[in-house]
Amino acid sequence: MSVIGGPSLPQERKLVTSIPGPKSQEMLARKNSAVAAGVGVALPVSIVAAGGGVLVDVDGNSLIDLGSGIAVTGVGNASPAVVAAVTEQVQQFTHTCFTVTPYEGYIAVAEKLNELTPGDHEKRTALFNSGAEAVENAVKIARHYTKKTGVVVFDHSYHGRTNLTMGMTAKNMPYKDGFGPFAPEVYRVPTSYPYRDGLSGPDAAAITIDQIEKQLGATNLAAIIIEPIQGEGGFIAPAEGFLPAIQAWATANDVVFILDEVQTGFARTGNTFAADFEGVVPDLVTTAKGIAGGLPLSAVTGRAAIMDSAHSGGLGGTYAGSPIACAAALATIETYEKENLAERATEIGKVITDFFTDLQKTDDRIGDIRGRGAMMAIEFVESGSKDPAAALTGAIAKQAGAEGVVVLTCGTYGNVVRFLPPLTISDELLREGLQVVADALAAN
Ligand code: PLZ
Repeated sequence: MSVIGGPSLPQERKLVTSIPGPKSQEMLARKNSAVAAGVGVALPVSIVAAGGGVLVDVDGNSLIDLGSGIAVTGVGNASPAVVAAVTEQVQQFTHTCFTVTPYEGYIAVAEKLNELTPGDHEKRTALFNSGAEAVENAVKIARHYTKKTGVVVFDHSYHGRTNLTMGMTAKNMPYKDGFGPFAPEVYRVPTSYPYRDGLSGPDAAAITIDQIEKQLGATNLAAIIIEPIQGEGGFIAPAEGFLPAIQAWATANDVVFILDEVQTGFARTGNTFAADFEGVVPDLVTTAKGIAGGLPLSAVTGRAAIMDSAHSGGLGGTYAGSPIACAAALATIETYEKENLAERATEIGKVITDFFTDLQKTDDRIGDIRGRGAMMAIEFVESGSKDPAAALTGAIAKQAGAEGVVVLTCGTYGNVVRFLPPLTISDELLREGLQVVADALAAN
């Protein structure tokens, strides 16, 4: 089967078999006997092409993509600019290892991130491969700079699957169960969860700060790290004023304030970074996912004095800042800017919000509609209560998948359906996808 990917793919939902189709099922059987069981899949269709707002599987089904490979393909899948940049780069050279013999692409990405990330202070950037690796390095740098060891993380947080970042992640199943022991000196404190705690941002921050002071005190604390909107934890956006209050406390106490913008970054929320909404300026920021149109790249960007604290040779990695990923990142970032995709994210957010606000009037199982831009979620609850409706949530995602719409779930209680469409999706396709989710809700 020859299918050309990218935005030239027909932008339609088209099912020619049941999902998963026979060829996907064959692939799943091969997967089960070749790939470790721990590597699960949300929807067992085998993809052969993707672009715009669709994923095409090996059986010829065209599915609506409301997940972007977990907030990665903001510029779309197989974006022409990314394909061209990567193609040109692989023809020049594929690898040298930047810390052996450097190249311009890495430096250009660092310059761009220094310019785009919140704050106009002098900055430095170091590049890595994955979000977890960026978080690990942000902690490493903060400890080196402060000569302190403690790290504060939050309820409902997600930071990755390596040993340190597993320990920093809140939820046990599936991320941590049986995989310990975890790295020491990680302390968990309450976050702001307006739907469930009903607190103002400053009030929630006062409770959090009290916990930090009681549990370890500023003298032992190297860094506080938080996602500006918690992703895997349920798209929890803290109440206004929470982030600025935590940041102010960190700054007053010589604690490095780190924002994990791995999921929220790069136009996804309707701003270049989610921190921009409240004018929060982190000391360090971690980025990945949407940075390079699907190629593996991540970064730590922050205050020059902190970033430059680590000695030469203290940071790096064989593939960190691969020339191919850097070429993709430069093309990706240019595409966000040229196509004004942050504005598009805001429009997408409005379509999703309006759609479910309407539905909520007649279905009180839609407990909360929240998020920003093209990072929106619905928290489902049992009718007449705020009890998490995890089984309903799973059933909705499953039915939507069977109907050709890829949606992801999340949340500490497993009761959140999240929407992370590519910013290149059409309104028509988006609405069709939402209607399939609404139909699945009505049927369950
Ligand atoms: N920080 C805020 O959202 C990755 C997890 C997918 P990596 N989230 C998706 C899964 O089930 O493995 C994430 C994140 C935030 C860090 C990470 C980690 O990024 O690129 O997956 O390592």
